[in-house]
Amino acid sequence: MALRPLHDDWTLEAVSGPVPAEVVGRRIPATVPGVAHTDLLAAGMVTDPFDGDAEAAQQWIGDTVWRWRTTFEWHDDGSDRHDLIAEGLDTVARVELNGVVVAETENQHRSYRVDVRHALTDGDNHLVVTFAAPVPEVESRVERHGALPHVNHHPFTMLRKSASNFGWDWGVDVATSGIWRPIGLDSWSGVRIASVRPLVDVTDEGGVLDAHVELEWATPVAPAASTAAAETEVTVLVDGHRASSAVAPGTTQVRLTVVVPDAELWWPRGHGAQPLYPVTVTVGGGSETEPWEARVGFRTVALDTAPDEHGAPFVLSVNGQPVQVRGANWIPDHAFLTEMTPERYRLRVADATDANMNLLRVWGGGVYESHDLYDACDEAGVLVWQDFLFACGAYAEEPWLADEVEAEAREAVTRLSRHSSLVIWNGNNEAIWGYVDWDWRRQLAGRTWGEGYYFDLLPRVVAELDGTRPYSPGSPWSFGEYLHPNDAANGTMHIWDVWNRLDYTAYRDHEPRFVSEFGFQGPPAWSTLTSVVHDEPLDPYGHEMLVHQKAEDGNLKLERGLDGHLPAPSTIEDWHWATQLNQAAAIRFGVEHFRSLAPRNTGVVVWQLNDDWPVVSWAAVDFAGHRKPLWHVLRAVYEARLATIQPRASGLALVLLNDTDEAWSGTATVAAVAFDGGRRDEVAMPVTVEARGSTTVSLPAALVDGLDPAAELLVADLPGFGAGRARWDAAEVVDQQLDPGAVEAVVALAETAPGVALVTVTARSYARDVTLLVDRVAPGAVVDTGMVTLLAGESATFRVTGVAESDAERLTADDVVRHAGDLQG
Ligand code: BMA
Repeated sequence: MALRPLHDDWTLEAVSGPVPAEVVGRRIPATVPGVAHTDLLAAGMVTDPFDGDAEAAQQWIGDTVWRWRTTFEWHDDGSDRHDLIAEGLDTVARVELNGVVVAETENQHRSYRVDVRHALTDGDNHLVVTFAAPVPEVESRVERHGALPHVNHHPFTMLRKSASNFGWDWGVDVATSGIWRPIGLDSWSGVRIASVRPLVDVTDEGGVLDAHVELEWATPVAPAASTAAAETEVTVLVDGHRASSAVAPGTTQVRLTVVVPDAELWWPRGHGAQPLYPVTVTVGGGSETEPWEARVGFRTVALDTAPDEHGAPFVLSVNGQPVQVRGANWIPDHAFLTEMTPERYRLRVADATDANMNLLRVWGGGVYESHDLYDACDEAGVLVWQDFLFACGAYAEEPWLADEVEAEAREAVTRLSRHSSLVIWNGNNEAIWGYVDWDWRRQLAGRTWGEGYYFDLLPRVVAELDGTRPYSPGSPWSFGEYLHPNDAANGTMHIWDVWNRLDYTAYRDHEPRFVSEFGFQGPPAWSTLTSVVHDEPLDPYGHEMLVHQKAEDGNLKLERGLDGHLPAPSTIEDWHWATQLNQAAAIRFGVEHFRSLAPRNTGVVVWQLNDDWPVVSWAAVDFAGHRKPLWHVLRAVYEARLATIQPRASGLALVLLNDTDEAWSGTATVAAVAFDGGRRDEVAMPVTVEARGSTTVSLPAALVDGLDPAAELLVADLPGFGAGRARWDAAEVVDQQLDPGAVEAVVALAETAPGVALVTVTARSYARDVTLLVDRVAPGAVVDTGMVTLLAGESATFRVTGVAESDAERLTADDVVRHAGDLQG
């Protein structure tokens, strides 16, 4: 009785398609799990798909039918059942064992288990998996079923496969094929645990674990081998507490409840700790079958959308405590998902927690992620909002797709139910909005588009399998049938008018209850960009650069976004810095405004945390893991305690947001500060802000009115409250008399920490957004902070790792130490 991985000795071959001569007829060594692209790369048959303009040259891979083969030895060990398990096949696959077709599949988002005893032979067994070419497959489905509206170039909604795998407005088009999750043979007898849904609740008695256990019974090979008459015992063990039940053979559903009287609650970060309790489910005496093991956290979740005086709120509560959400949207972190590792997931979650985020939204154009992501979130107290996998397109509701959708949803809800971090299921990304606003109705002419999934099937599946978690039909959604789905006053909102059409100050024209997407583009780190873009000279409109800028009119929008804020850049280095800086400035502007609307606003989820290849995008962290200036700004504006100066009807006001359990009282010292350091009209204002509360205090009109926008700013110092300072720039960088040479940098090697360089930057005059582009010195260099604003006379020390001692001096060079004012030079 054993689960045996079948990951060895695989080869890959092209069966048909526009295959280059050197690949025709070749048996290529294959890594399983893996995809064709990465095997071809490892075999030296293609160049790096992310490099230069390789993307176009490698389109043939997605147009090709690929076949994987392996041979494995097998001898009958007397087990009743011998199941082939495929945890993930990407996507339309025919699985043959010794020439017998044992499975035909068409859903990347499902796993498969089939009894293959009838096809196994003693000795060598030949396993062959053939994948239909994904791009022709979706195109042929369009022929068969009729075209449906969708964004981007390929009709991704035709197939249950990650939408963005076909290319996205930040994503490389690498339609993959492959055995993308583990595959193996499970030989077993008697009974096995098919699935467990360990649903949690918290009552007066303590933590309650409701384990919904599904059993599968082997079909005995011979009746004599069956242990038919005997009852068997199913046991659930949680932290020393146990429940068991004797079940008769053939029983498939068992529900066991365990109370853990002294269970400590699991909280989102910023609200408490994340205790996780091990859960073990066994059947039989414990040794006959594989136990099921996981960890759970005890907590309750609720979503409140009941109308109030403004409209419909969107309040996520954990253990009865409303959570002010500060998060980011998560996309697949690698275009080749099989390259993901537990470490890479952990790095990304650390990018979120280091930036003071408390939620990640797993976006519907990707995949139901590996447990690795949710495990890391369980441990860190990062809430997960999980989209069902529908994005920006119309999806047919006829059985050819609907059957797959239901099976996939049931499996996903079951598989992910163990994760305390997962707090909400969401029907789709922008699919309802698309129907209402993007002219789909005319194109659909009455055909189905997914409504039945979002309003009937998916909520039914969630309610049936996991009534502990709330469900939202879509993002955005207004929680009212006759409301516009993207209405600010109701539910969730995606704010894209800014990036697409408007200056970023227009964020202030929106008062969203919960903004689940808004974003602004910027390039990746210089080293990331230049590792794949080799245009000579480097230019935003260079051929390879445009391969790595997927957004519609992306470069024009980047340039337009600078207007009125920053001087037009004259070199590519300045373009890179200015557009990175502007991305960060735009999102800072948006987040400070949205957060200042609390408690009317209860959530800010920026688009997007990460990238799936090196690209100009909305991401805060680039594909190589470099934290962009945006990331440093997010860390600042996502602090639990934030002070910001905002315009209000009565003039400027200091707004304090306190998302902690402790009230705060202190003094805000507000003054007009000249760029050269002079201070005037200083006022001391006592301020108090409640725990989990906010306070708005008007600033004296005289202080504001007398300000010279070109040479002065308003500064409110609040020692001990968050970062301790709020600023108000009365003019944009382009209209301020900033000194391009405002800063002086010196580097020292840290005496106590080998390999660490300390760069101290001192401002001779006001220096906005001082940032060290350390990867220009060494691609692997990392700096601990960025986007630091200094008043005249102030200094900050940046800690840099990954730079050789001999290169340390370079860290003070002008192209490394940047600030907003240097764009005027
Ligand atoms: C939203 C997302 C994605 C897209 C992003 C940027 O619509 O849901 O579809 O990548 O905007 O355009």
